[in-house]
Amino acid sequence: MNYKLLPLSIFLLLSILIIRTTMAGDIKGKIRLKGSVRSAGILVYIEHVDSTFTPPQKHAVMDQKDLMFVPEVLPILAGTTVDFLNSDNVLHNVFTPSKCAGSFNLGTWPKDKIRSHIFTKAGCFATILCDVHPDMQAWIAVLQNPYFAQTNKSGDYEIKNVPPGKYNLIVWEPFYETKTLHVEIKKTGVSELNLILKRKSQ
Ligand SMILES: [Cu+2]
Repeated sequence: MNYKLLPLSIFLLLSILIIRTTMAGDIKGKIRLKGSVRSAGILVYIEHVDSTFTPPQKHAVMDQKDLMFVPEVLPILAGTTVDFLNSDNVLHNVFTPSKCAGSFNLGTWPKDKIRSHIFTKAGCFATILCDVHPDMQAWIAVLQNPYFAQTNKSGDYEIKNVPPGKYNLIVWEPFYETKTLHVEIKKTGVSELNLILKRKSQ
């Protein structure tokens, strides 16, 4: 052991610890699904932020393409309008049995047409179905605040510019166990939160 290098080693170790444990403005990390190579589209969101948020003018989009809803999970801020497209050469329908979304049925429409719905109730996870194709299924997560993200193909996510406070950070995937992590955000810096989700027991 070279004792001249000891202070430097301690400094580097402390720096790493500080970077790892400072809970601040941005949250990022990596989520994996146990027993699966798939890592994309996992939803990470802050449950509640003490403020009110204006929904975006821009509509969110859920397409129906190759007999699938795209994306499978669509997170939106409460009050956002969702445009449901049909990009297939067959008729598709959109309905939800979820009471929190008003159990609506938008009817059936052909390729390149759009029908829309406004999702107003925060905390509602609406199951979206097509009565023409029973295998089609998607979810719209209606969230209280805009501090949410979805993982990319590598499982990485990032939520930027979160106001300081203590929060529940929720990791949600329809077929895996939902996890809640406690996070304290300070004025600056990055919190790193990584997780492996277990599949729901059948
Ligand atoms: Cu369909």
